[in-house]
Amino acid sequence: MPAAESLPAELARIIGAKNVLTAPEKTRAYTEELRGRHRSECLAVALPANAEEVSAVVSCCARAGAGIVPQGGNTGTMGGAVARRGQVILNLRRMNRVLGVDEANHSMHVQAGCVLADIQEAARARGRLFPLSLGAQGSCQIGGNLATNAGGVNVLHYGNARDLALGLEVVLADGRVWSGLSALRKDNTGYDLKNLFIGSEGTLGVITAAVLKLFPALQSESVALAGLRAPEAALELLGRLRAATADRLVTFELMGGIAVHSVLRHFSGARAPLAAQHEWYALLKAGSAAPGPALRERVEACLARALQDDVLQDAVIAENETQARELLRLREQVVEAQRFEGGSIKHDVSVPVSSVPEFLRRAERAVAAAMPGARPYPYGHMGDGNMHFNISQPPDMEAKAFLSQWDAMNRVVHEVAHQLGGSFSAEHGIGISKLGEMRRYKDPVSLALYRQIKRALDPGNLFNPGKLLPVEEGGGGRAANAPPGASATRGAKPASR
Ligand code: FAD
Ligand code: S2G
Ligand code: ZN
Repeated sequence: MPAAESLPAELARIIGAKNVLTAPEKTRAYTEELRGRHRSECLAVALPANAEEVSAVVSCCARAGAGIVPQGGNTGTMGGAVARRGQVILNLRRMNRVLGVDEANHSMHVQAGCVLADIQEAARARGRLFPLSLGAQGSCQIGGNLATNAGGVNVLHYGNARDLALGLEVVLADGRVWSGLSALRKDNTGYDLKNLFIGSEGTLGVITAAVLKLFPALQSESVALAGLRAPEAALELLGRLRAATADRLVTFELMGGIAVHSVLRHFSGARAPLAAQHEWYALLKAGSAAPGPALRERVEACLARALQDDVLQDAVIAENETQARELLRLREQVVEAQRFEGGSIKHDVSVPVSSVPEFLRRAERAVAAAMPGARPYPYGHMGDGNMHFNISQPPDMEAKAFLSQWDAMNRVVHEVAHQLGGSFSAEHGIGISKLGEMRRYKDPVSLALYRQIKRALDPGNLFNPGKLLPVEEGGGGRAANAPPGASATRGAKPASR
């Protein structure tokens, strides 16, 4: 059994010395954690070139008893790609080829290390659309998107990553390669194995390739921004637009005034989209594969009627591609602009779409009671019920003291979502950050089934130990995924910023 110290040399023999990184200045890009909430260090970063090399790396690490952290673009927000001392980060970035596009089947075969934006471009080049779209698309990989079942801004019409996959190839803990690269939309021959790995956050296997669904390219699009008084009005507008566009509404994002006004204050290039400021803003996009002005006319008529009915106070429809991009960019900048408001405690909750206004009202009240002066900074994918109800630091509070309340404030907001039948993690997953919430909110039967699946597929707890599944409290025998010498981790404490 190779000892951990000789593991990097063993790996170099398999994938080549230049594809095994150990020097801190080389591994730093892989061990940096986006939100600065978790420390990450590793024995090595391995960069395999294909599934066979992934398999050999997995078997080698298994023999050495070294845990493996599969990694894509390292844009995850829950610490899922964080490594511990002695573990190997297995990054798929070298496996970044589009292996085939079947236009008539509306499908595409890709390696897991393909960056999402490159996949979107490759589809566009063949007159097709791959609709998964999120702020990190310039660096996240499709393997990571599938492992986290990523959402983004087009879930309303096209679904999550899970809904966009036809088949997968996965390297298992014993080194076998499961080749489920089906291009079929129908195949009822056994369990749906691919859906076990989608959303498993690197704890059941390494996704090495996928067959993705494609859609007809959009030939007509209409992007608009509306100014509203309240989330209830946004809910009313959402329903009207879905009907008016014959359900071709692709994106419907809700943003609090604090978020949009922070962008306008801090980003020099950002222009006020409407004549006045508003409490709330809805950003919407409708799209159709049919060319022509019909779709835009429907959106325009719907907004005009909503204005007449006092559902909205103002609206602007993009006249061209540049204006559309400017409006859509506003939504992305809302994420970046949070830092100008001091420390930010993040949330990623979902409730039934019809409950979004009630959630926002209750959460606002609960946060004000728990931390007077805290400023809700809400934005998110209202079209699918997923809101990022983030909280900005009270002006009279130190960032460190504020961020030390991360778990307590999470609990306040997650309780509200829970009361409304919602989820404490809509799209970002669990990683390390939400292990405590898994223990609190997940029913015991679900947790027991997760552990049975983990034991069945990764009995040696090789893949991403300590992630997604909380260590069993007082449970019999070896916990399904306790990292060696683990203690019950209740979500890491946030580092001060
Ligand atoms: P990583 O961060 O590298 O890894 C994430 C998890 O997946 C880890 O647990 C890792 O072990 C596992 N993993 C990675 N690759 C593989 C593989 N090949 N096989 C098995 N497991 C693997 N997320 C959303 O859902 N919606 C959004 O709208 C959204 N917006 C974002 C905006 C910004 C600006 C940023 C920075 C992030 C955003 N995210 C969003 C979060 C993040 O981009 C997604 O979770 C994304 O899917 C992670 O992909 P990645 O390749 O970076 O994965
Ligand atoms: C979004 C981005 C992640 C974050 O913008 O939709 O998923 O940090 C979020 O909030
Ligand atoms: Zn999001």
